[in-house]
Amino acid sequence: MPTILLLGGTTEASALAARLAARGDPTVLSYAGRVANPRAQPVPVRIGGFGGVDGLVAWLQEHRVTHLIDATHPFAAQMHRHAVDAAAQAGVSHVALTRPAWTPVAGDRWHRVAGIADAVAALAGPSQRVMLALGRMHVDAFARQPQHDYLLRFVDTPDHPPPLPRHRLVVDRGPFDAVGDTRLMRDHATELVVCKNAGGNGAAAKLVAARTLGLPVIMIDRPALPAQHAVDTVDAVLGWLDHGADRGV
Ligand code: 3Y8
Ligand code: NAP
Repeated sequence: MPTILLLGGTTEASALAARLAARGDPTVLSYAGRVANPRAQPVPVRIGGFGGVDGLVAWLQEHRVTHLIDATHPFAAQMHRHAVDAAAQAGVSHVALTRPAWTPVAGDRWHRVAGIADAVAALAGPSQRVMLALGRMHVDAFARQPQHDYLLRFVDTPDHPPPLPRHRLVVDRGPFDAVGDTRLMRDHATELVVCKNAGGNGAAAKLVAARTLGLPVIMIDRPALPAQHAVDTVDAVLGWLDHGADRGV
């Protein structure tokens, strides 16, 4: 019987937690503690950082974890690196549950950039009505382009107003739907969307909405991730648990 640490924070992590709970596999789901009330889970939850790689190694050893499943967000690059390193040091089987990057389809007007700073630079120019669908952690960087009228969407109400002179804040958590996002962009008369290439379904609604409305999208490419064993379905993780992990795959 495996003892699992599941690094969560995504739709796929929650779907996997439900399957592991149904199977009765001893699992703890871990959140970083980025939001006030993370989604409740059908398995025990721990909240907060581990204290770097050493802290994660100690946690794995103390809780006799046999399998580390990293189902964090594609942009959680540091967590991915730490998971690979800590699993190797602790001698624990490791797999990442990722989701394929989005690719543009007919009707999409994407302008791909390498990172947040490039997205900020791409906003140089006259004032536009911009939907920043990036959450809270990177919003300060956009103070360099104060000329725009921003639509922001955060999971929680921030302690301090964002440093953007003209902004409207929507407090909402996904998964989102295309009808709601199309309505939101119409109501705000959005002219441009900025987002991360998160992949998955939980955040894809804004892409459908932008396509429907014929809006351009500044699409931030994912950070490079460490070499790791990765699968992109919950069933593949369960197959790895039942077969692959024993062979040290
Ligand atoms: C704390 C835990 C589930 C997981 C749901 C997914 C989908 C809905 C869409 C937009 C984009 C964004 C943001 C987003 C989505 C899912 C998933 C996803 C994007 C929760 C959650 C935690 C977080 C952290 C939060 C970040 C922020 C990013 C908002 C839970 C709700 C923008 C990423 O206020 C903050 O500090 C928020 C920080 C990291 C990125 C940022 O830079 O601000 N996610 N989001 C996790 C933890 O503590 O470990 O309550 O469920 C999870 C989800 N958010 O089980 O249903 O699978 O990705 N999350 C992005 O993709 O660009 C919103 O608005 O269109
Ligand atoms: P990150 O920058 O890669 O990680 C920074 C530090 O946060 C890690 O070194 C670790 O702290 C802690 N951490 C991250 N994920 C954790 C987890 N699941 N459990 C315990 N500690 C965690 O991570 P991030 O981008 O801030 O993401 C944080 C959380 O939000 C993750 O659960 C991720 O899945 C979720 N999320 C992020 C995004 C995004 O856009 N980045 C989008 C949706 C969801 P220590 O070094 O102290 O161990």
